[in-house]
Amino acid sequence: MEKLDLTVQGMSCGGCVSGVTKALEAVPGVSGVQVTLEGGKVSLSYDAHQAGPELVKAAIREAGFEVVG
Ligand SMILES: [Cu+2]
Repeated sequence: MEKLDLTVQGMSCGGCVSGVTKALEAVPGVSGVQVTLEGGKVSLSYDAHQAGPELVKAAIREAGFEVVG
C-alpha cells in the first residue's frame, strides 16, 4: 500500500467531510480514508495496482472540492 496525504479546499462542515470520505472510499483500491475538517487534511492508503493519486484527486473534484496540495 502507498500512502497519500492531500489538502482539500472548500470543506465547511461535517457533511462535506462525509461526502469526501464516501467519495474516496468508493474508489477501488483506496482504504484507511481519514478526512479532517480543520485544515482540509485528507490521508489515505491505496493499492498502486488499482488506484493512484490522479484517480484520488479526480474523485475529490467530482465530489465538489478542490485539491490544493
Ligand atoms: Cu459541508
